[in-house]
Amino acid sequence: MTSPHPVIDHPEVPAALAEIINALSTAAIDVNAIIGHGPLGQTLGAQVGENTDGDTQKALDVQADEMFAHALGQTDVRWYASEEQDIALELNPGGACAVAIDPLDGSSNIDVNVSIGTIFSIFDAKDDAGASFLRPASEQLAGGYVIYGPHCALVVTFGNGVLMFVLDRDSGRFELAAPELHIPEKTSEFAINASNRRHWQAPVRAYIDTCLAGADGPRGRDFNMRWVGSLVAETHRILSRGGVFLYPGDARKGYAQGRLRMVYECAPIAFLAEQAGGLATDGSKPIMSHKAPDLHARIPLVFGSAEEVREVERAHADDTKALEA
Ligand code: AFP
Repeated sequence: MTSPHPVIDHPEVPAALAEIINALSTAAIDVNAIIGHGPLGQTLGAQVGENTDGDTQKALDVQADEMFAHALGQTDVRWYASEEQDIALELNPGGACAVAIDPLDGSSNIDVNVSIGTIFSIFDAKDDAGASFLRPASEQLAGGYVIYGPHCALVVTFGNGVLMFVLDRDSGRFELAAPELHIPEKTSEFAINASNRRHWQAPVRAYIDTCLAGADGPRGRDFNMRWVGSLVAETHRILSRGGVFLYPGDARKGYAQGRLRMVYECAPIAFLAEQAGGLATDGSKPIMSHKAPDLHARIPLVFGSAEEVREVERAHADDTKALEA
């Protein structure tokens, strides 16, 4: 287990949240160590069940959830909402905060050694779990993720810019590596699962087709595409060099609102994107203005470089006008 001494200590981390951020970081160091053993360790990618909506649960999904819940149980957290738990757990009745978490996002990549991560959001705790989490994303106190990649990084915002800490494997502590990540306004790189093209709604197809038309089309320049299948890996790339990510709703059964969850995936990622100078919408409206109807509600997500997010918004507006004509 990781030592009880603080593994992250920086004046930009608000004192009221320092204990929670340290607990999340301490558990993340242990999750990172387990992932780092790969196939030499336990079988991490074995399917062990299904979660709330029937998504497959891998062994490490369940183990990571237990590790984060245990670590946060020692802090000022009252409510713990997780992708791996049907309902929010009450950890400490006197706690002042509520944490929503995807303990291990991208778990279909565990067995192929691709970067995966933990995504989290922190709110002030209300007397009721629902009131703590089913509220405008703009009320978040913090949003962030840990990426378990070639290096382990914690990227977090408290509403005053985006900080990146990297795990120093020698000291076992997270050290500040970047005081302010920024998403460039312009990009020529989009991320979408293009295998779903036939299921997309017209505005998404129209936008992606203009990107694919490249220099021969209305955009007048060529675009590149990335799709890792790990939201945290895509987010880290976009925060590092720009880009636009789309997981839209589509015509597949169960995908009308896309695949990603509002409370513990889209809201924290949107908080980070906006704090880094980018944008995040459901295709038309800011994610930060949305509040989830239920804990595991899904919502379409478009985020990244502002110019491209606006292009997607325009495609949706043009489609609406055409339908109303
Ligand atoms: P898993 O956790 O099941 O691997 O899903 C990962 C994810 O929620 C998100 O991290 C990816 O961006 C997205 O799903 C990939 O979805 P597709 O498999 O439909 O491309």
